[in-house]
Amino acid sequence: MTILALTGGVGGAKLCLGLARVLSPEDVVFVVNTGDDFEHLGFHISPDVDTLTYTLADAANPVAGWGRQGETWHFMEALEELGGETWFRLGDKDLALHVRRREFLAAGQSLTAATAHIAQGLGVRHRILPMSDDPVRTFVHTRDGPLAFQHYFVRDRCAPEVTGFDFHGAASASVNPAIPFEQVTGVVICPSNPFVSVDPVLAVPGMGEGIRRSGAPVVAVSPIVGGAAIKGPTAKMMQELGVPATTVEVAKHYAQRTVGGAPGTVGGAPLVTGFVIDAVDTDAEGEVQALGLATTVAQTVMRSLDDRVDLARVVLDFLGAGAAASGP
Ligand code: FO1
Repeated sequence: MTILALTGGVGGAKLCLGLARVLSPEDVVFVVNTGDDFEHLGFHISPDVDTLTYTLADAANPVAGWGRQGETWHFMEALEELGGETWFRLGDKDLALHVRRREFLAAGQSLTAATAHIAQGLGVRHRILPMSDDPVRTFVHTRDGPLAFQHYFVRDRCAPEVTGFDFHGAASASVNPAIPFEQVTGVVICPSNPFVSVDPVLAVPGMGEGIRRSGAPVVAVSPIVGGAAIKGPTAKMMQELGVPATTVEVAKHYAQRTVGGAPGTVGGAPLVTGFVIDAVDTDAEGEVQALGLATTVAQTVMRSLDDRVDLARVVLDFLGAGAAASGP
C-alpha cells in the first residue's frame, strides 16, 4: 500500500503530520508544491517543502505554522541595519537550512536530494518529494499585473485582488521521477489552497496521468469550512474570482479537473473521486454528490495532534472503503 499525499502550505502540512503518525515511511509519500519557491537573498527558498519538513520534525513554529519554533532573529536585525530586505523573515535556525540547501544545490544535487539530506538531519524518515526538480513558479494575476507568489502572499500580505494564476515553467517541468505511481493505492489532496497549493502540483505534466494510471481513488479534503478558509487567502481568492467561498465550490473546482482528454477539452476521466466535507457543511453533501464525487463527513478543522491523526484515519478509511471508487 502506498498513499500519495499532495500538499502545500500550513493547512496541508497539518494533515500530513496526521498521516505520518499513522503510516510508516514505506507506506506514504508526500508530494509538495514548489510553486511558492523563489530566489531571495542568494538562497533558493522553498516554503512549502520547509513547512512540511519542520512539521514532520515537530520543529515548526506552532503559531505561524511556517519557520521553526524557538527561533531568534539576529540575522534579520543585522540585515536590517545593513539595509537588506527583511520583509521575508528568515530566522537564525531557518537560515542554516537555507545555507545547507544552497550548498547541496551548488554541488549539483537536485531539490529532492537536498530536501532528503535536510529531512534526515532533522530526524524525518518520511519521504518528502518536491512535485518537480525543475523550476515552477506561481504568479498571481492582479489588476495591476502579475505578482510573484511571495510578493503577493508576504510582501503585499495577500491584499491585491486576484484575477487568475499561472505557473511559469510548469509546461516544461518533469514530474519528480521518485514518485512511485505504480505502487500508489490511494491519493489524498490535503486541505491546502486549491489554486496556489494544489493546482501547481497537478499542473506538472505527468502528475495527473501518473495518478490516473495507478487506478487509485483520489480524495480531496475541503480547505473551506462554513464559508471560510481555516488559514490563508483561499476564501478571499474565491470571492475575487467571483465564486462563493463554499465547500461546494471547492468540490466543483476539483470535480472539473479531468485527465487524459486532449488538452483544453473536457474529455478524459475525472481525477478526483471523493471529497471530505467538514461536519459544519453536512447540508452541502447532496450537492457535492451530485457532482459525481463520493463524500464523507469529518472534523476537518485540526487544532490538536489528535485532530490531525483522527482526520488522517477518516481519509484512509474513506480511501480503503473504495468509497471513492477509481471509476471506469
Ligand atoms: N510567511 C509570512 O507571512 N511572512 C514571512 O515572513 C514568511 C517567511 C517565511 C520564511 C521561510 C518559509 O519557509 C516560509 C515563510 N513564510 C512566511 C510562509 C510562506 O510564505 C507560506 O507558508 C507559503 O509560501 C504559502 O503557504
